[in-house]
Amino acid sequence: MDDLKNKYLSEILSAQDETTLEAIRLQAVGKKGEVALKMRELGKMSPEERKVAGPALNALKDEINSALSAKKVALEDAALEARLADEWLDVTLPSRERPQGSIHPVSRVMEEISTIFADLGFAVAEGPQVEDDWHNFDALNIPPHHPARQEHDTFYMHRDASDERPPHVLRTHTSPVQIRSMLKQGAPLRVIAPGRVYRCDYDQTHTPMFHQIEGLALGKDISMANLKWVLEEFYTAFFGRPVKTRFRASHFPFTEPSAEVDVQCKWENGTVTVGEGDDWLEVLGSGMVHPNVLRSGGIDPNEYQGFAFGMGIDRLAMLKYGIPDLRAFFDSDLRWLKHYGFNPLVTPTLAGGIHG
Ligand code: 2NM
Repeated sequence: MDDLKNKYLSEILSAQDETTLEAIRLQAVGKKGEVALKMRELGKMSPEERKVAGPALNALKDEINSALSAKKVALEDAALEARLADEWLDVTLPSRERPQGSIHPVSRVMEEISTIFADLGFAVAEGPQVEDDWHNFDALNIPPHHPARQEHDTFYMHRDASDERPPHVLRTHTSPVQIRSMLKQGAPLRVIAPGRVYRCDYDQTHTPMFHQIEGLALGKDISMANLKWVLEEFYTAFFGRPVKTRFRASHFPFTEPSAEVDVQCKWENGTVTVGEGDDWLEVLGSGMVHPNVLRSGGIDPNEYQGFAFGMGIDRLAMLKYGIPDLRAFFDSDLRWLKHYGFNPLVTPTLAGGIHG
């Protein structure tokens, strides 16, 4: 009997987990355990023997049970202690470094331009980059056989061969946004549309994706004179000094008459400065919105008229911030971004107001 007791008590004492403890319990005091077997033998004993062995077995059972529950409590305590030690956190440690990102020059310049035009009363509109050919071409008075529609200028989203519907395109300008604005808001209207546009073109000065801002102002008597004032106001605010502009007659399907706009500039050992000198740099296309385009936008050309313009943002960013290579713009090179990027916590403002 003492052998049994010593064996189980020492097994219980050295058990390392509750699973082991439960196995010991079953083997010792379970229904078919060793103590139960011994109890069954009581029947074969003489009354005298039974008088001694019976209480002894009961005492043994009690002793094993209380050793088991004591050990169970000890194991639970130890597990809690281990967890507390393991999950300990030093809240006084310095935090991990999180390098700050920067604002891409194109994003920065889009913000600057939007801010300037907002101050001139223009709302900002956005639209889809995947367009149907009606919004991208037909509505803008670009006929079906115009060269701009050719496969090598425009990215077409091809459908299944069995699909008869005309394909969608990646928008080649943000003009479809202007069409959507006209249809949604009607005239009078002042809106700019900044965003990504796409053309099949890749060389020193062209990337297949680039950024554009187009502007549109419609009213009863808006003219090219208003356009010229708005643009000079814009370039002066953008470059931070008075900038002269020059209009040259041009042609676009969506405007009549049309003009290309140059800004005054100076070339000096390979770099160009805007707002000085007596050279000219082409920066923008513009004109009076074609009556057909107004009609596409649901506007009566006998009642309303207005100007529109479009400019590339990427080259404007290169000009203002002295960035030499266009293609590096979209390489996502972190060193380039750190060098040419802007602090995200400083937002562009109109330095001293738009009137200087
Ligand atoms: C340009 C040049 C001239 C233009 C036209 C329109 C619209 F949709 F209102 F008719 N938006 N932008 C436009 C006019 C764009 O980019 C060189």
